[in-house]
Amino acid sequence: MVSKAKSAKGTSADTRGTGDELHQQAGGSHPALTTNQGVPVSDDQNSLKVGERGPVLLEDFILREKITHFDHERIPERIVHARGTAAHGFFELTASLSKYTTAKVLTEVGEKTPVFTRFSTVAGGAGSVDTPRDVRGFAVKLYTKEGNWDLVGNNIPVFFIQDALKFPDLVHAVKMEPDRGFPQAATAHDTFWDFISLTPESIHMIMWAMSDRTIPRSLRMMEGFGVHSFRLVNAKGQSTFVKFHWRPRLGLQSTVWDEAVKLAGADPDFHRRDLFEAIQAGNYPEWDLGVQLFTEDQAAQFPFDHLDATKLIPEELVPLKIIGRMVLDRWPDNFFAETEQVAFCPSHLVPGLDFSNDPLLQGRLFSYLDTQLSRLGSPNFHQLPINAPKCPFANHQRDGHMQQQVPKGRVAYEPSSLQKDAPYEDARRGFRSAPVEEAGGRGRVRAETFADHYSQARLFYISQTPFEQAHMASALVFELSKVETEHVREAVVGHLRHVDEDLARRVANGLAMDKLPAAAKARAPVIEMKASPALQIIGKMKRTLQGRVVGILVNDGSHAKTVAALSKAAESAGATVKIVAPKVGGAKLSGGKTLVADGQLAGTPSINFDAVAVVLSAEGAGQLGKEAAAVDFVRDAFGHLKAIALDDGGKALFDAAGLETDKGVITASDAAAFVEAAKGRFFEREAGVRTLA
Ligand code: HDE
Repeated sequence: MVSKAKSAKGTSADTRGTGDELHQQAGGSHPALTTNQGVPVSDDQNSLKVGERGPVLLEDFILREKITHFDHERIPERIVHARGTAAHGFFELTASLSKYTTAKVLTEVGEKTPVFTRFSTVAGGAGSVDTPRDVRGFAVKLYTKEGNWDLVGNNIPVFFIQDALKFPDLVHAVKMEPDRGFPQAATAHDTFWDFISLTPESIHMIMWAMSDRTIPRSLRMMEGFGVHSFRLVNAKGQSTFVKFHWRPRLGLQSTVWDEAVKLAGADPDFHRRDLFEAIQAGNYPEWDLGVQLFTEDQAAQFPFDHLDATKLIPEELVPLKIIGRMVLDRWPDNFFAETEQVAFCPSHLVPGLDFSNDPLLQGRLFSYLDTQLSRLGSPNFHQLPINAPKCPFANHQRDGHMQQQVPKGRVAYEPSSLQKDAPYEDARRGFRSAPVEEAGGRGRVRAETFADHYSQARLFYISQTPFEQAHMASALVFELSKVETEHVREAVVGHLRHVDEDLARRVANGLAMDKLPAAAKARAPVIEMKASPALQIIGKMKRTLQGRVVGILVNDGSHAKTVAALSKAAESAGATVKIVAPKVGGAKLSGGKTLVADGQLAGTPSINFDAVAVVLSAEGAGQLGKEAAAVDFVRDAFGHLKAIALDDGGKALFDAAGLETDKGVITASDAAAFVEAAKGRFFEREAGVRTLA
């Protein structure tokens, strides 16, 4: 319908009010909106027209500038690790590595180095969900005094492949299939498992991928690993190998698969929101940095090759030495400018560090710089605020797209004598590669020491608790059940036979195979190793409510004192408490006061919480017993192995859900017992709630 608003004599006049009116509504004290050339804009509501009903004039440079800029808002998303979230913080060194390295960031105890850390999923696009079964990227940019050091790792200490040449194949296999454009962010499809079945070196990583490591509860509860061996180099040029590990102070915690799947629907931003809320609340997540140090001679004794990224070094063999901590304490101001534009490159190293010959790492050293050129479109991407070193930097590289510096003087080369302040090489402080001797014939070869594909896969499997083993077997059954091609399913089980016969049997049984498929051909014998409990999740979970979230479901008439006591007890133990009610405005509790809700029941299922309490009036329980969202609230909390506190009304809802109490179900009047129970999960309950392989 044509607006009958008052005529527009040069100023805004439409049904939404004049520009001045909108300005007054918004507070009236805003700075003037301008074009990108600094010209103040008088009307940001209407394009320039002839008459009230158009046409619009091409000369409207304000419209054209705004729309053109909008059209160019997106940059190519990362080909892998597209979906991510990040935070600022610092790294503080607590133990010096001065014997091994000259790097100041690793020798100046107490020094706080600013960091920017980005967590990501690998397979999905930027708009995919936070909780698919997937490896998580764990990339840390340390702005050291000697330049930027990017430790671009994952939350798993090994990788799928041994040689960078196979990376595009791996990624093409896992991403959406090219003809149909799905599935998004999932390994559970034919092309991925086809590639895996023909790539036995991936089986160790597959064991990790099928464990609950790939369905973390929170980014704050994940480990991080540099994966490859690097070198530390001291003043004498001697080098020591090093593996880097980040260890979360909150301990490890994962979801169960059913929970991860439901989270994808309930809150696609679950991990992002969790990190945001923790930082906003001042609950800054923290990780210890640990190193495993070893010499070339020690490495020669390992029953595997440490240059093979499909292998880890058990902590029993080379213990972890904690040397510092990372705290993430500041949320970025702008997602695009920081999280999206941050450009990590494993080739960003500082003096005192060096690379190893790991062929996967060597390929990465090329790939990331190249990808940044493509994503950010300019060799000057290092000048973006998030990427720029925080120490002085200068050289003779010039010009290029989006040069933002204005270099002075006539010298843009080296050596030079015309300009005293022209940057010059610095033999004393400059980066030096470790003087390592290399020899050998040229050839497209794979070392014989890389041939053992199953021993560490087996080590990982036998190191898990029975609960975790059951999750792994079930994950394999789930994934392979989505694979339509029978010979691919069989080939994968054929590999599992080298990992563990019982695992292979469980998976074969879960797929209803008549008999066990033939074992794959192994290129090296499987070495039996001693279990390494450090590889578990359950063994590394902390019995704590620190950093966790408790949800309390209430309704009109809920007993106010019980709700208050549960909240207080949970909060004193370090948890965040969130109130869930049928209406977001809250519920009128027994004393008559309204308790405002943090979430409305239909949109806030118990999946959001680590433990729940249900405190309901008899009438409320009756109503909610008919409500699927309420019944699912308790049924899911129970099925996801969480502690549940119930008063009489809560118990009525629990009964309506057809559940039976166990030791994880606590009387709501005993807040202390609830808090104690809420610190863990009840894995023993699992056999009663789902069929595991
Ligand atoms: Fe990456 N990887 N990768 N990767 N990777 C990228 O760089 C690549 C590998 C990792 O939050 C890309 O900026 C190759 C291992 C993380 O921005 C790209 C190979 C590990 C991130 C790339 C690997 C990683 C990336 C895509 C095999 C764990 C996200 C966009 C040789 C140690 C960083 C980008 C962020 C991102 C290439 C293998 C971790 C294409 C060629 C092993 C955490 O350059």
